[in-house]
Order: sequence, then structure tokens, then C-alpha cells
Amino acid sequence: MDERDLLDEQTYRQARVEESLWRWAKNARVSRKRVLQILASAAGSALALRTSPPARAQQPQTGPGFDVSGENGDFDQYSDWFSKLTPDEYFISHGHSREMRWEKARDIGYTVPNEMFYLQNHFPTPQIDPSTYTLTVHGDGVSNPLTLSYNDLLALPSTTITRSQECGENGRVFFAKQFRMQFDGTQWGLGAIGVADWTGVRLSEILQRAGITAGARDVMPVGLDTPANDMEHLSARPMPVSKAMMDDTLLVYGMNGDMLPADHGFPVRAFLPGWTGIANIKWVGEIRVSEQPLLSLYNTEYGVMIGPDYPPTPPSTLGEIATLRNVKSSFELPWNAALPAGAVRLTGRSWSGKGSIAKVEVSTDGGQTYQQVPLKDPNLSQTWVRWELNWNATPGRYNLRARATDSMGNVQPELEKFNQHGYSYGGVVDHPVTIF
Ligand SMILES: Nc1nc2c(c(=O)[nH]1)N[C@H]1C(S)=C(S)[C@@H](COP(=O)(O)O)O[C@H]1N2
Ligand SMILES: [Mo]
Repeated sequence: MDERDLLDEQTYRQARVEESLWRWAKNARVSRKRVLQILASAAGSALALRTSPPARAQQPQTGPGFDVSGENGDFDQYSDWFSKLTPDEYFISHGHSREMRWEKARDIGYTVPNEMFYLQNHFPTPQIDPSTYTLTVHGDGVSNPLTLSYNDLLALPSTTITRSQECGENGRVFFAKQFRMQFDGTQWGLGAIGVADWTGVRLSEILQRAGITAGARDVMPVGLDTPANDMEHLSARPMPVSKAMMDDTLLVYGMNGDMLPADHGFPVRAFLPGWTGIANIKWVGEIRVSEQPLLSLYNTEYGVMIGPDYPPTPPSTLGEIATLRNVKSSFELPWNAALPAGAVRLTGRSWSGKGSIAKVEVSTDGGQTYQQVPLKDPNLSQTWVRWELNWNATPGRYNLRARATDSMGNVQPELEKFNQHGYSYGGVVDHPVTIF
């Protein structure tokens, strides 16, 4: 491919996809001839890469056979991955990740306290000494490469924003439910989300000081957690310069008024409002800036929506890079909650990576009827909103549903579209409740 072609956004994305396809083919021992066939056929690419046929017409399964309350397995090997305590009272453990228990959100305000905030690590939390820590900014996209200490960062102008952060895998277990097949990876319910006040330096401030060039295309924060012998899993994910230069794209060192906790990226993490969790690289020690497209595992093989409903860009693609998050809702109740009959105050939250929330409708009869519920303040863009409904509940088993619409008009669908990794389940969820 001619290098100049990469200046076109579509070609640029295509180049990433092709690289990723070749890698996939190597791992899966697919012949070169077959890869070329796939690349030659846009429609074929989606089919060839689909590991199992999705049952698209299937209705969601209800009943006791399905549970989001945890995984089976021995997670002892992960017992000291994290620095903070992750008591069962606050978290559902999935080994190298910890999901917030939604019922605990009922007791908190708009933000999630640091000790309750969900966790997702690919490697154990590194312990970094702030007195020797440095951040380097380098690459052919800067004319004045920089090395900054922790104190240098703290001395720069600071900004605080309140925004949600959510893992792209949030809700994965509902794909298993809808499609009745196993989706690999952490079987998250809806608790891989949190809202915090994030304090830090604008990334644009640092890039300007580093003399970002007019031709710079991509900016890639790199995490210090990657083991030296495993560069394949480099904790990094590029963003286009347009996102890096936005006013609310930050290098964060404070969370909810405290120092950023070790598990959440101390001393410094990237924070990209609205974008999928992996974009918020923790423990950033290096920022690469390039006039060429940058690639990482997390914008080629992972972090990519692969499926027949994510149209390939001709001549082919693996799929669509997950960036902005979709609309979701959760009740602040345990899964399979049991509540006494009478006046029940149902509470919950809805959120979107694309805007604020315009409307929430709740059903107590499994979706036969919905009623609109009042939204509480605040209702910040790319954050979440709280809502509640007083329900006069009589004994029986119920499926509660909440369906949100964001300010851009995106509505939660009844069923979600298939994607191979099971990212971004945005469909309306049946929350089982027993009234006794
Ligand atoms: N360096 C580094 N950054 C990372 C990760 C990681 O494993 N290493 N995990 C990512 C993922 S998948 C998510 S969802 C968020 C989780 O952030 P939290 O643990 O602070 O909630 O961090 C992202 N940043
Ligand atoms: Mo994630």
C-alpha cells in the first residue's frame, strides 16, 4: 500500500484491519491464499471470521437457569493482583477483574467512591515510586520530546471533570443469554461502570509543550504494567490526534479528590470521556506520537466489533473499532432480588458515552407496558443519571426492565446485535425479582 493512502481515514482504518487479519490468520493457521480470498470479498470477510453462527432471531431466555452473580472457578492466582481491598460486599470477583455490585450503588451519591469502583487489569497492579517516575513524550509527531517528573505534571494547569468510565466488555453475560453460546472472557453483568471526579492535566497541554507537528496522526499512551517479556500484550491503545487535543481528554492524577489509587493507574492514567475503557490506559510512562498510524493489540484484535451487523469497509475489514460507548441501564438491586410485597422504591441509573440521558422508561411486567420515570439531577453528558419509581408490588416473580434514550436519540434495543467478542451489550435487560 502507498504510504500516502494512509492519509485517508478509511484507508487508514483498512490498513489496521488488514494487519490484524494477517495476525489472526497466522494464529488460526489459515492459508495465505484464504486470507487473500477474504480480503477480496467484503461480504466474505464477515462470514469467514465468525467463529460460530449467531442465532439472531432468538428471544431472550428468562428463568432461573441464568445468573449474573459470578463465575465458577478458582481465582486464587489473582488474590494479590490488586492493592485495594475488594470485599465481596462491594464486588463480584471475576479473577483479574472486579465488578461493582449494583445494589451497593443505592447507598452512594452521583459518584462511585474509590473503594467501590470496578477494576479491570491485564496484569497485576504495578507499584510505582512517584519520586523516580517519569513520563516521556516522543516520536516523529513531536519536535521537542519531553521527559516530565510527577512533580512537573502536578505543576501544570489542572482540570477536573465528572465522567463515567466503563469497560467495553460490560454486559457480556447478556450476549450469552441472548445468543445461547459462550462468549470468551469475563462474564460481566452490568457492573463494569463507575462515575468519578477526575483531576489532571489536559493531554493537549503536554502535546503542545512537546511541539506536536502539523502532520501528527496518532497518540498512544503506553502503560508501565506490561511485562518486559510480553510486548505482544503492550498495554497501549492509540487515539487520533483529534481526540487527543480535545479539551476534556486528560492525563489524570486525581480521583474523587484523592490521589489516583494504585489500581486505577497511579501516578497517571489517560482519560478519554465517552470512549471504551481500554482507551483509558493506566500507569502511563510513555506517550508515543506519530505521523503514521499506530497499532496495538487493543485497536486491532481486541476492542474491535466483529460481526455481520458491523459492515466491513471494502474491500474487507475485521470490524469496527469500538470507541464511543452505547446506552445502558441498571437497577440498583441484587440479581434475583427478593423483596417484601407492598410499596417498593425501585432505583436505577442509565448512561451513554454519546451524550446525556433524555428519557428512561421502566417496565415491571417484562416489557408488556412501560412508564416514563422522572430523572434526578445531575444528568451530565457521557456520565449517568439516577431515576426511581414507586411500585406497588404484589407477590410473584417479575422481570424488571429499564430502557433509556440518550440525548442523541439512541434507544436501547430489545435485542443486541451480535459481535464476536461480546462487547457493548446495550439491549434491554430482564432483571429477575421475586416479591414475597
Ligand atoms: N495499563 C493498563 N491500562 C488499562 C488496563 C490495563 O490492564 N493496563 N485495563 C483497561 C481496561 S480493559 C479498563 S476497562 C480500564 C479499567 O480501569 P479501572 O480498573 O481503573 O476501573 O482500564 C484500562 N486501562
Ligand atoms: Mo475493559
